Amino acid sequence: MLDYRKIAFLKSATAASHFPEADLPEVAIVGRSNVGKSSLLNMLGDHKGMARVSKTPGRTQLINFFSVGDRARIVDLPGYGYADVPENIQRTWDKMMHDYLAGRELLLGLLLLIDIRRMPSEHDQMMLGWCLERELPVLIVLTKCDKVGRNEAFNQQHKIAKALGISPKQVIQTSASKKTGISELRDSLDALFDEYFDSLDDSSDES
Ligand SMILES: Nc1nc2c(ncn2[C@@H]2O[C@H](COP(=O)(O)OP(=O)(O)OP(=O)(O)O)[C@@H](O)[C@H]2O)c(=O)[nH]1
Ligand SMILES: [Mg+2]
Repeated sequence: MLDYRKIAFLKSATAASHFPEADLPEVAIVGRSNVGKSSLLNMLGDHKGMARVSKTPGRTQLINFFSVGDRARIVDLPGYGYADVPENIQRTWDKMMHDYLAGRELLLGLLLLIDIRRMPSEHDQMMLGWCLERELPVLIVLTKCDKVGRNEAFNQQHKIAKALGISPKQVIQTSASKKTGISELRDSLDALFDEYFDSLDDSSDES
């Protein structure tokens, strides 16, 4: 089990040459701009202001690497899907995401964030499709659940899961403002990381 309170900012990068060496397992956070990626990271780490929360959507146009002690990393990817992106910025974004998602050897899985009030976008569907194709585990994290009542949250969880063609059990509800869903989030991350750490133990047993 990892101590997520030990999350600390490591570095930002825009190109593969600036990524930290791929020597530790990573889980990345993706989702449309403004969905609450940075806020979720701050909630997970339990320190406000570590990952910068945007006042205007689309501010985080960088890949931000965070370390979890000396054992793992969590990566905050730049948001997608906000309106009126200049073409050159869109191209930089495409290249940056491709460099990261296609090339990162120890990427164990993705947290795909979706605002509980919205149905998944085409872009969300693409991200999920890409994960399935690459057989990369993906957890759907619904954000801003404080914005809806309990019944609506339940209904949305089922509707969103259905739209994505997955089980509602693969979807968790969170709120960074109310700090809910933290333990589910940590459990899901631990499941990904522990599987990797266990596989390391197994291979060292054999040698
Ligand atoms: N009510 C509510 N607001 C939230 C929650 N999470 C994030 N927000 C707000 O949503 C806005 C965007 O949050 P960010 O965490 O910056 O979103 P992001 O996905 O990192 O955005 P980009 O980096 O621009 O892609 C901010 O105004 C947050 O305060 C939540 O759980 N509940
Ligand atoms: Mg952000």
